[in-house]
Amino acid sequence: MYQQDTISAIATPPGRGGIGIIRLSGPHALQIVSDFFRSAAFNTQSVKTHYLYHGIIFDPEDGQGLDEVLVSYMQAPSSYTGEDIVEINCHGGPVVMQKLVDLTIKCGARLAEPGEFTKRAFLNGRIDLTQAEAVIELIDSKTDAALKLASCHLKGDLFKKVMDLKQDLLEITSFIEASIDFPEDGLDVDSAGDMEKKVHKISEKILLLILSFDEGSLYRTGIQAVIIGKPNAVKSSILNALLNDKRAIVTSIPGTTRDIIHETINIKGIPVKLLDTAGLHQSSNEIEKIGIDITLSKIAEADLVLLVLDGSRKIDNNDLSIIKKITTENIITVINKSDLPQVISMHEIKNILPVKNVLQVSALYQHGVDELKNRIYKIIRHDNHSASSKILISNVRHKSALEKTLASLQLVQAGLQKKLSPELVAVDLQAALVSLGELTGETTTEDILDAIFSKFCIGK
Ligand SMILES: Nc1nc2c(ncn2[C@@H]2O[C@H](COP(=O)(O)OP(=O)(O)O)[C@@H](O)[C@H]2O)c(=O)[nH]1
Ligand SMILES: [Mg+2]
Repeated sequence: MYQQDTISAIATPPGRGGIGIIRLSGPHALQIVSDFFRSAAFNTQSVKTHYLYHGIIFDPEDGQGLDEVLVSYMQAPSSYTGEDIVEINCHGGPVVMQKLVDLTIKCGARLAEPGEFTKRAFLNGRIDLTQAEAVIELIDSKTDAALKLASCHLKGDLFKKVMDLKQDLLEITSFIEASIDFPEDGLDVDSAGDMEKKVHKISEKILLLILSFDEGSLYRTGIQAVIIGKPNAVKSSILNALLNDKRAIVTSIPGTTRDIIHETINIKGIPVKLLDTAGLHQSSNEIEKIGIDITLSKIAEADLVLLVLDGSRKIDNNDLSIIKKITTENIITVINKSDLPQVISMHEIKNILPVKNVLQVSALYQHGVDELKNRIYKIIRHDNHSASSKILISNVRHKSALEKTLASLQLVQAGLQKKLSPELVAVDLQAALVSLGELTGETTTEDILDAIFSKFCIGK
């Protein structure tokens, strides 16, 4: 076992709820809880693993009962951390939960750091680093597709894939090393060619994983779409129509929206963060001016711009100056108020803005809103293939470890082509293995581990 001390934390979210869970992990977990838990069936000598005990928590100082709880014990190594774990299901009040954690500390536990339970699972070899990271990915999933991806990683699909690649590399390494050890056999032309082909095959597999990042991260982090237009262009109405909710205030008074309002919708599994903005125009109002500056910065960051025009009003200089501010090519022009007589034609728009994506909607009557969602989906999936069962990566850290591996393998290939001495080829192969090991955590440094686990919440 890696850790000697016992850690404790509230595992449920802060605030009040029906049930709260206090979790302890480490060699003294059972002993600590037995100091303040009384139950007819529970004693540390005969306690059963993975079994629920009903009883009372009492204050060891005055013997007074504090809460009626359920306690479970998960004996090492069959637990989340691979260590002895005890969980107390108490009532979910902040004071009672804090009191219980304080008791565990008084009786010998230490307050857990963020992610320390999962870190212990990793250090005890129960999961690899990609699985540990998948825990956070799963908790943070915003859509079903993101959840599916995270659970594949948690199951160890990515880990297995990386281990297969490692196995292939080890075979090549042992071959190269044999020719160092027995130089009389040498690395002949044929076998160097064979090895090169094998390295090429492995590189291709790694490249496919790297290329899957765009798709993977799309499902994980999604995109940001900013809704822009002049005041009263019906931007807020478009946000509300896409959300199917009255989220933003809609009025006929220009300049209603000043702060950025954002909400995330799920379009076929991709989280799309919509930003409703202040109408863009020359304003002398201090508050509105700040809103307009923020809008301009959001346009620069956006993955997608929804340019909103009022179809019942002529295009004016204000619309034209807004169009000039758009920096991305991912634009959908939304002509709203299709229920009113239209004075803007599709043709006119296409002359001003040379993009194909123009559609008419009526936010008021929800006409064309589904088509707008389809267009958003198409534009973001433009050069992505549909989600398949293949393994996707979605974590920048994984991507850069794979890129480093690939770079080393390219050196290996070049070395084999140039018939360099096997010692030199072996150095690059070793570097490739180290980079691959960073992904699974085999060769990850302590500060990288700290950075990963500090992103977790306490109690996870
Ligand atoms: N006729 C019609 N009016 C609409 C439609 N959508 C919004 N409006 C009206 O247009 C006005 C401005 O809308 P709003 O969304 O607040 O515009 P914003 O300033 O661009 O955010 C409001 O009075 C809405 O009721 C629509 O589809 N048809
Ligand atoms: Mg508005």
